[in-house]
Amino acid sequence: MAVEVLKKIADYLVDAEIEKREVVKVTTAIKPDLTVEEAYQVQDLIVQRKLEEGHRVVGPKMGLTSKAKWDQMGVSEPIYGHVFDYMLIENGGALPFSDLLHPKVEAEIAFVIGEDIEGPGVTGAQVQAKTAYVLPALEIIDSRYENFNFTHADVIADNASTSRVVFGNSLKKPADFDLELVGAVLSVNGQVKELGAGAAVLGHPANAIAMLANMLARKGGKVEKGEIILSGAITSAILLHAGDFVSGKFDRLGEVMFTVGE
Ligand code: 0L1
Ligand code: MG
Repeated sequence: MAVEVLKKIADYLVDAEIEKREVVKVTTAIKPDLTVEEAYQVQDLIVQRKLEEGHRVVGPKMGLTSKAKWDQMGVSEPIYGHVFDYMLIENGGALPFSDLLHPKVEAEIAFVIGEDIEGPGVTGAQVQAKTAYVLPALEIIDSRYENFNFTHADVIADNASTSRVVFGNSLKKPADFDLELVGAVLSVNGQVKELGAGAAVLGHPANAIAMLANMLARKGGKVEKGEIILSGAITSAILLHAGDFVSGKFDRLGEVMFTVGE
Protein backbone atom coordinates (compact mmCIF):
# COMPACT_ATOMS: atom_id res chain seq x y z
CA MET A 1 0.00 0.00 0.00
CA ALA A 2 2.72 2.49 1.03
CA VAL A 3 4.62 1.93 -2.22
CA GLU A 4 1.43 2.56 -4.20
CA VAL A 5 1.02 5.97 -2.55
CA LEU A 6 4.65 6.86 -3.31
CA LYS A 7 4.15 5.81 -6.95
CA LYS A 8 0.99 7.96 -7.09
CA ILE A 9 3.02 10.94 -5.80
CA ALA A 10 5.80 10.33 -8.35
CA ASP A 11 3.25 10.24 -11.19
CA TYR A 12 1.46 13.34 -9.80
CA LEU A 13 4.73 15.31 -10.02
CA VAL A 14 6.03 13.95 -13.35
CA ASP A 15 2.62 14.46 -14.98
CA ALA A 16 2.60 18.06 -13.68
CA GLU A 17 6.03 18.61 -15.27
CA ILE A 18 5.04 17.05 -18.60
CA GLU A 19 1.67 18.81 -18.74
CA LYS A 20 3.20 22.12 -17.55
CA ARG A 21 0.69 22.41 -14.76
CA GLU A 22 1.32 23.81 -11.26
CA VAL A 23 0.03 21.53 -8.51
CA VAL A 24 -0.75 21.81 -4.82
CA LYS A 25 2.09 20.47 -2.70
CA VAL A 26 2.05 16.76 -1.89
CA THR A 27 1.77 17.27 1.88
CA THR A 28 -1.50 19.15 1.28
CA ALA A 29 -2.92 17.18 -1.65
CA ILE A 30 -1.91 13.57 -0.99
CA LYS A 31 0.15 12.71 2.09
CA PRO A 32 0.45 15.21 4.98
CA ASP A 33 2.86 12.94 6.88
CA LEU A 34 5.30 12.41 3.96
CA THR A 35 8.74 11.78 5.53
CA VAL A 36 12.11 12.78 4.09
CA GLU A 37 12.97 9.12 3.57
CA GLU A 38 9.71 8.55 1.66
CA ALA A 39 10.32 11.73 -0.36
CA TYR A 40 13.67 10.35 -1.57
CA GLN A 41 11.88 7.09 -2.44
CA VAL A 42 9.47 9.17 -4.56
CA GLN A 43 12.50 10.76 -6.24
CA ASP A 44 13.91 7.27 -6.96
CA LEU A 45 10.58 6.35 -8.59
CA ILE A 46 10.77 9.52 -10.69
CA VAL A 47 14.29 8.56 -11.81
CA GLN A 48 13.05 5.06 -12.65
CA ARG A 49 10.13 6.44 -14.72
CA LYS A 50 12.40 8.87 -16.61
CA LEU A 51 14.89 6.08 -17.39
CA GLU A 52 12.03 3.89 -18.63
CA GLU A 53 10.95 6.78 -20.86
CA GLY A 54 14.44 6.77 -22.44
CA HIS A 55 16.10 9.65 -20.59
CA ARG A 56 19.62 9.52 -19.13
CA VAL A 57 20.86 10.86 -15.79
CA VAL A 58 23.64 13.46 -16.22
CA GLY A 59 24.30 13.40 -12.48
CA PRO A 60 22.79 14.13 -9.13
CA LYS A 61 22.76 17.76 -7.97
CA MET A 62 22.87 19.47 -4.63
CA GLY A 63 20.33 22.13 -3.68
CA LEU A 64 19.64 24.41 -0.74
CA THR A 65 23.34 24.62 0.08
CA SER A 66 23.61 28.33 0.90
CA LYS A 67 22.21 30.75 3.47
CA ALA A 68 20.87 32.89 0.61
CA LYS A 69 18.72 29.95 -0.52
CA TRP A 70 17.68 29.02 3.02
CA ASP A 71 16.49 32.58 3.66
CA GLN A 72 14.75 32.72 0.28
CA MET A 73 12.91 29.38 0.56
CA GLY A 74 12.43 29.01 4.33
CA VAL A 75 14.02 25.55 4.22
CA SER A 76 17.44 25.20 5.85
CA GLU A 77 18.85 21.78 5.03
CA PRO A 78 20.69 20.73 1.85
CA ILE A 79 18.93 18.25 -0.42
CA TYR A 80 19.75 16.46 -3.65
CA GLY A 81 17.96 15.89 -6.94
CA HIS A 82 18.81 14.56 -10.40
CA VAL A 83 19.62 16.27 -13.71
CA PHE A 84 18.53 14.46 -16.90
CA ASP A 85 19.83 14.79 -20.45
CA TYR A 86 16.64 16.45 -21.75
CA MET A 87 17.23 19.29 -19.29
CA LEU A 88 20.46 20.49 -20.94
CA ILE A 89 20.53 23.77 -22.88
CA GLU A 90 23.69 24.74 -24.73
CA ASN A 91 25.66 27.76 -23.60
CA GLY A 92 24.28 30.77 -25.48
CA GLY A 93 21.10 28.91 -26.36
CA ALA A 94 17.42 29.61 -25.75
CA LEU A 95 15.11 28.45 -23.00
CA PRO A 96 11.51 28.36 -24.29
CA PHE A 97 9.45 30.03 -21.54
CA SER A 98 6.31 28.16 -22.58
CA ASP A 99 8.04 24.84 -21.66
CA LEU A 100 8.14 25.85 -17.99
CA LEU A 101 5.93 27.16 -15.17
CA HIS A 102 7.74 29.88 -13.20
CA PRO A 103 11.45 29.38 -13.87
CA LYS A 104 14.19 30.90 -11.72
CA VAL A 105 17.94 30.94 -12.40
CA GLU A 106 20.86 30.26 -10.04
CA ALA A 107 24.64 30.56 -10.52
CA GLU A 108 26.51 27.38 -9.57
CA ILE A 109 29.87 25.63 -9.88
CA ALA A 110 29.69 22.13 -11.42
CA PHE A 111 32.07 19.23 -10.83
CA VAL A 112 33.02 16.57 -13.40
CA ILE A 113 33.80 13.52 -11.31
CA GLY A 114 37.06 11.72 -12.20
CA GLU A 115 36.83 8.77 -9.79
CA ASP A 116 33.99 7.17 -7.81
CA ILE A 117 33.50 8.83 -4.40
CA GLU A 118 31.99 6.58 -1.76
CA GLY A 119 30.86 7.67 1.69
CA PRO A 120 30.46 7.79 4.59
CA GLY A 121 33.06 10.20 5.91
CA VAL A 122 33.96 11.86 2.59
CA THR A 123 35.61 15.30 2.92
CA GLY A 124 35.79 18.26 0.57
CA ALA A 125 39.53 17.65 0.10
CA GLN A 126 38.84 14.09 -1.05
CA VAL A 127 36.24 15.39 -3.50
CA GLN A 128 38.76 17.88 -4.93
CA ALA A 129 41.31 15.07 -5.40
CA LYS A 130 38.75 12.93 -7.27
CA THR A 131 37.35 15.72 -9.44
CA ALA A 132 38.57 15.81 -13.04
CA TYR A 133 37.29 19.29 -13.86
CA VAL A 134 35.15 22.15 -12.61
CA LEU A 135 33.04 24.40 -14.80
CA PRO A 136 30.56 27.24 -14.39
CA ALA A 137 26.84 26.61 -14.72
CA LEU A 138 23.43 28.23 -14.57
CA GLU A 139 20.67 26.09 -13.14
CA ILE A 140 17.04 26.84 -14.01
CA ILE A 141 14.78 25.59 -11.26
CA ASP A 142 11.01 25.28 -11.78
CA SER A 143 9.11 23.86 -8.83
CA ARG A 144 6.04 21.96 -9.89
CA TYR A 145 4.28 23.44 -6.86
CA GLU A 146 2.08 26.55 -6.91
CA ASN A 147 4.11 29.62 -5.93
CA PHE A 148 7.19 27.50 -5.04
CA ASN A 149 5.21 26.69 -1.87
CA PHE A 150 6.59 23.49 -0.29
CA THR A 151 7.98 21.77 2.78
CA HIS A 152 11.37 20.07 3.00
CA ALA A 153 9.82 16.68 2.10
CA ASP A 154 7.72 18.19 -0.74
CA VAL A 155 10.72 19.70 -2.51
CA ILE A 156 12.74 16.48 -2.22
CA ALA A 157 9.85 14.52 -3.78
CA ASP A 158 9.72 17.11 -6.59
CA ASN A 159 13.31 16.25 -7.62
CA ALA A 160 14.57 19.40 -5.89
CA SER A 161 12.77 21.67 -8.40
CA THR A 162 15.29 20.58 -11.09
CA SER A 163 14.31 21.74 -14.57
CA ARG A 164 17.09 22.91 -16.92
CA VAL A 165 20.87 23.46 -16.83
CA VAL A 166 23.29 25.47 -18.96
CA PHE A 167 26.91 24.42 -18.54
CA GLY A 168 29.84 26.65 -19.46
CA ASN A 169 32.26 25.60 -22.19
CA SER A 170 35.57 25.73 -20.31
CA LEU A 171 36.71 22.81 -18.17
CA LYS A 172 39.27 23.76 -15.51
CA LYS A 173 41.37 21.67 -13.11
CA PRO A 174 40.14 22.17 -9.54
CA ALA A 175 43.72 22.31 -8.21
CA ASP A 176 44.23 25.57 -10.13
CA PHE A 177 41.53 27.37 -8.11
CA ASP A 178 40.52 28.35 -4.63
CA LEU A 179 36.91 27.52 -5.38
CA GLU A 180 35.71 29.22 -2.22
CA LEU A 181 37.11 32.48 -3.58
CA VAL A 182 35.64 32.20 -7.08
CA GLY A 183 33.29 35.13 -7.55
CA ALA A 184 30.07 34.86 -9.53
CA VAL A 185 27.97 37.71 -10.94
CA LEU A 186 24.47 36.92 -12.17
CA SER A 187 22.95 39.50 -14.53
CA VAL A 188 19.62 39.75 -16.33
CA ASN A 189 19.25 42.11 -19.30
CA GLY A 190 22.64 43.65 -18.48
CA GLN A 191 21.72 44.47 -14.87
CA VAL A 192 23.56 42.77 -12.00
CA LYS A 193 20.92 40.94 -9.95
CA GLU A 194 22.98 38.76 -7.61
CA LEU A 195 26.62 38.17 -6.75
CA GLY A 196 28.59 35.98 -4.43
CA ALA A 197 31.55 33.65 -4.04
CA GLY A 198 31.99 29.87 -3.90
CA ALA A 199 32.31 30.01 -0.11
CA ALA A 200 28.56 30.69 0.05
CA VAL A 201 28.09 26.98 -0.71
CA LEU A 202 28.72 25.25 2.62
CA GLY A 203 32.06 27.07 2.98
CA HIS A 204 33.43 25.48 -0.20
CA PRO A 205 31.53 23.94 -3.15
CA ALA A 206 33.49 20.66 -2.76
CA ASN A 207 31.88 20.30 0.69
CA ALA A 208 28.49 20.07 -1.02
CA ILE A 209 29.70 17.17 -3.20
CA ALA A 210 31.16 15.50 -0.08
CA MET A 211 27.79 15.87 1.64
CA LEU A 212 26.09 14.37 -1.41
CA ALA A 213 28.43 11.34 -1.33
CA ASN A 214 27.69 10.88 2.38
CA MET A 215 23.91 11.21 1.84
CA LEU A 216 23.98 8.69 -1.03
CA ALA A 217 26.04 6.28 1.11
CA ARG A 218 23.12 5.99 3.55
CA LYS A 219 21.21 4.08 0.88
CA GLY A 220 24.20 2.25 -0.58
CA GLY A 221 24.85 4.78 -3.36
CA LYS A 222 27.89 6.81 -4.36
CA VAL A 223 29.02 9.71 -6.51
CA GLU A 224 30.17 8.15 -9.78
CA LYS A 225 32.99 8.74 -12.23
CA GLY A 226 31.74 10.70 -15.26
CA GLU A 227 28.86 12.43 -13.51
CA ILE A 228 28.56 16.20 -13.85
CA ILE A 229 27.25 17.54 -10.57
CA LEU A 230 25.86 20.95 -9.62
CA SER A 231 27.13 21.90 -6.16
CA GLY A 232 24.34 24.34 -5.28
CA ALA A 233 23.50 27.99 -5.78
CA ILE A 234 26.00 30.66 -4.82
CA THR A 235 23.21 33.26 -4.93
CA SER A 236 19.48 33.53 -4.42
CA ALA A 237 17.40 32.46 -7.42
CA ILE A 238 16.06 35.09 -9.85
CA LEU A 239 12.60 34.78 -11.41
CA LEU A 240 12.75 34.74 -15.23
CA HIS A 241 10.47 36.28 -17.85
CA ALA A 242 10.09 35.73 -21.59
CA GLY A 243 12.63 37.90 -23.42
CA ASP A 244 15.23 37.93 -20.62
CA PHE A 245 18.92 37.61 -21.46
CA VAL A 246 20.77 35.92 -18.59
CA SER A 247 24.52 35.93 -18.00
CA GLY A 248 26.58 34.32 -15.23
CA LYS A 249 30.20 35.47 -15.07
CA PHE A 250 32.53 33.37 -12.91
CA ASP A 251 36.01 34.61 -12.06
CA ARG A 252 38.51 32.70 -14.26
CA LEU A 253 35.96 29.93 -14.90
CA GLY A 254 34.19 31.79 -17.71
CA GLU A 255 30.75 33.00 -18.72
CA VAL A 256 27.51 31.09 -19.15
CA MET A 257 24.47 32.63 -20.84
CA PHE A 258 21.08 32.01 -22.36
CA THR A 259 18.01 33.84 -23.57
CA VAL A 260 14.47 33.14 -22.43
CA GLY A 261 12.31 32.68 -25.52
CA GLU A 262 8.51 32.80 -25.81
O1 0L1 B 1 18.81 23.82 -6.74
C1 0L1 B 1 18.27 24.30 -5.74
O2 0L1 B 1 18.88 24.88 -4.83
C2 0L1 B 1 16.78 24.19 -5.65
C3 0L1 B 1 16.40 23.43 -4.48
C4 0L1 B 1 14.92 23.45 -4.32
C5 0L1 B 1 14.40 24.69 -3.69
C6 0L1 B 1 13.93 25.68 -4.67
O3 0L1 B 1 13.03 25.37 -5.47
O4 0L1 B 1 14.41 26.81 -4.60
MG1 MG C 1 20.42 24.76 -7.71
